[in-house]
Amino acid sequence: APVVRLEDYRPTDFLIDTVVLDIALDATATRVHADFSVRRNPAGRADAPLVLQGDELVLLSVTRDGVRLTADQYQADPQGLILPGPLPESFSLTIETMVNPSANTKLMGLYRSGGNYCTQCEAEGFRRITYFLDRPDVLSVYTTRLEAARADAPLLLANGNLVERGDIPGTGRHYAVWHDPHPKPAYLFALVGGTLDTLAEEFVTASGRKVEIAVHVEAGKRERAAYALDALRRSMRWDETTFGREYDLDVFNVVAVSDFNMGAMENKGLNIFNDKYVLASSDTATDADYAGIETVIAHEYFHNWTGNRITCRDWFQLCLKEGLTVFRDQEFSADERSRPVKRIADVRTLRTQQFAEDSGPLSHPVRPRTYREINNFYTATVYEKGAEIVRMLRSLIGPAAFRRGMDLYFARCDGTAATIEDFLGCFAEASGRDLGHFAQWYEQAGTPVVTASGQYDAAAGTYRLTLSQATPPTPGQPTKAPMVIPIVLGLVGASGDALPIATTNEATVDADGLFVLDSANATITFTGLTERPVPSLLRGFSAPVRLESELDDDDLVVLFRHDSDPFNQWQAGQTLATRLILAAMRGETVNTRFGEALGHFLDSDARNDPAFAAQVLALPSEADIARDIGRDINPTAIHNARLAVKRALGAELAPHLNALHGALQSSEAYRPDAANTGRRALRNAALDLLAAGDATEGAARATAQFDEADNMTERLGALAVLVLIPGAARDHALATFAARYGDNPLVLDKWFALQAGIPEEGTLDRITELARHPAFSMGNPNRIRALFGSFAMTNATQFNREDGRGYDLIADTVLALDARNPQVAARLLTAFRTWRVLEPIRRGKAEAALRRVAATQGLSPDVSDIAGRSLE
Ligand code: B3K
Ligand code: ZN
Repeated sequence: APVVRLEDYRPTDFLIDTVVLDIALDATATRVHADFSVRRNPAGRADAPLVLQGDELVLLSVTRDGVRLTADQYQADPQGLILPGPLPESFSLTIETMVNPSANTKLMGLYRSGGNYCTQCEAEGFRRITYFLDRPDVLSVYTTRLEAARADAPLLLANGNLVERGDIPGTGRHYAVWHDPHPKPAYLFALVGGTLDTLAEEFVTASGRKVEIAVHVEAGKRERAAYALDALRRSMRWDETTFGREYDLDVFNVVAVSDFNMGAMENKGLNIFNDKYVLASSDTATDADYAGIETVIAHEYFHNWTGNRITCRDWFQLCLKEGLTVFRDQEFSADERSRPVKRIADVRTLRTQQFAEDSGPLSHPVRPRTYREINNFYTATVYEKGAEIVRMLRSLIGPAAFRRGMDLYFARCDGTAATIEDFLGCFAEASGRDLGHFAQWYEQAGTPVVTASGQYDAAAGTYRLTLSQATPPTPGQPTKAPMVIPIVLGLVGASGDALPIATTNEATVDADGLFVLDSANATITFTGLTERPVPSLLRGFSAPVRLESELDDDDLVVLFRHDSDPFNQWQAGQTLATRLILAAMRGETVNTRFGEALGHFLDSDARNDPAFAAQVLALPSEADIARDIGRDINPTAIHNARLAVKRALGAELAPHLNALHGALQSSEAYRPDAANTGRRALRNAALDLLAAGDATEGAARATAQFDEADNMTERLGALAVLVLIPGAARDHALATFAARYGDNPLVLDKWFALQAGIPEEGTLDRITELARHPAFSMGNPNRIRALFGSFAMTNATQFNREDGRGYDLIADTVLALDARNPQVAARLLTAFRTWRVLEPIRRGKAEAALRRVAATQGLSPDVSDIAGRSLE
């Protein structure tokens, strides 16, 4: 595939103002009749031909201004259609194509899922339905007429409002006409046809407009749609209250399908979801699933303003909608649940996903400058780091100016395809600040490392804090400039008091403790101190950086016990745990007093905020430790050291953990609210840790919890502990679980995933066997992610087996999947993204597997792009 460059952007030569589609749905031969009103773009070239994109299309006819064109009047193949001209200033164009939804295994364009019809058009799927100017800066008003056999598809949905529906007498067929008055790019087009159960209610907007909001699920699953509908209602209200954004159509439809390449899609007025992010009941979904549903429902709904009303000029601006919308959904969940716990969870994801991506060969700026396959840029960097940039912007200019900037953005850019410059311009104007240097965050890849060191002068009562920053080289960016890094800080005294923040006037720390590090080095002199302070830096994780500080273990214990910033309290615990694990790797036993502090915490604060306590109890992941070490990684050594520390802590804290596990049991009916979710999270975390310390007691408690649980959170929490303990209890629990949920694919995914994650030699063979299980299918993305994705992404010791068989399994799977579904195959291959930091033997095996993939003939652009960049 050719390289696409941001600097080559130019407007299209034509615009398409209206699109009228007439689509006769058929499982293998769907006929698409498309009428376009086309005109020359004043910003385009005067004599240019009309060049439309297609993908695997069968062309039936082309008609211009009512005259059917003969084959010599255009050039067409499955991948494109060109009208050479001469062409008038404006004209109507009718194109008839034929597509086969049943044969569409890529799940892009129009396809079948669970016997229904659905679409996925972002990024470039509309061209698999008809020839089009398939790019986000071409905005059109769509009218869609759908027709189908009533028995085959009683429900017919498209974007916008329903204008008409009826039967076609004597044919058994019916039709529905939908009109979307809001101009939109083709990637937001959607249709659904099929047999679906609907759960609906009325929503009245702030200004009194009535909207029907509905969730449609596969037949028989309606009882599991209630939480999604509830989350939708809360999202709509929140966007009104928090950002003044109202919904703008008469209906808002959410459709859940079982075959979907990613989480969900924000099509205008017709969001289409992976049913994993819709379906929930206490018996089938964990608290984490409920939280995921809330987040994704909110995310897709929020796109209605940040993504749909204001879309992207080109795909390089993807973070304009994605980073901003992730920021918005994170804020929503923070408001609905616990803000500090949400922040910790988000930072965990950022570090595991984005920091890992940013430290390896797939590192790229939040706004990339080139791509070969845009679908490979729906990444943690664009999404999660993109959200961090918006969060930093808010810290830098303050919440009031931030809100004014958002208002200005909505007012000024509504109805347009915008850029990052347009976005930042609104905040510069609203705040009166120059954001030129800040904009570097979009351009420069890599995770900045901030180093802090301090000196206390008792006689002068001063503390000199020196901060410096450096960003490591990334592909194509060997040297880096200093960034604008907001560092929120505080000073804590030995007994836990917050010390006053007064500085000499060279450095400004504002009343909220914000210091902006915008050069390579800076020194802050704090004055008026009567004791040596412990600095609490990067509070709330105020910037997506790695912080290296020289705090000793005693300082960290002070922060762990007393920091008024919950994030840094949690972080201090994580840092102490990391030190224990690193010491265990060196064969040392050290006493950081962490166990003691943790015991104290469990008996006091933990019970006040169980959700927070669960985060404290969860040790840093193996991936976190690997990133800390940075090179010559031996995942088995990390795993063993972490396990040793976990066992020691579990044994040391056994009395506290057993007490907690008992006390946190509840006989009340299941509710997925924040308080109960927190209680169950802590109960599961306590079980996990106590089982590490005492496998016999752990297995007994886990078996009891598994048998008694009346909800999936506790049942799965128990099973997750049991699968780590080989023996009859484990085999029995796995079999019981499979029998109970044999007809529920989403629950069986949890069963596949747990087994794929077992850190044992035998897991590889287990996976080969599970891939032959009747419930497994290489045609379903969720199944593939559950089995192979979990193995590659979460089972560090077995994916990185020294004999290389883990790499071979994933390479073989990627190759087997590529022809069928390149997007899912390419995503799986990104499991190799940290291969270069492995120790030499594993590095060699991983490289060989990657080279074998790269050298295979006929690869998709998706897989070839990932393989190629991984090896660069
Ligand atoms: N915008 C979609 C993602 C589309 C991915 C295309 N490969 C979902 C979301 O971010 O909301
Ligand atoms: Zn999104």
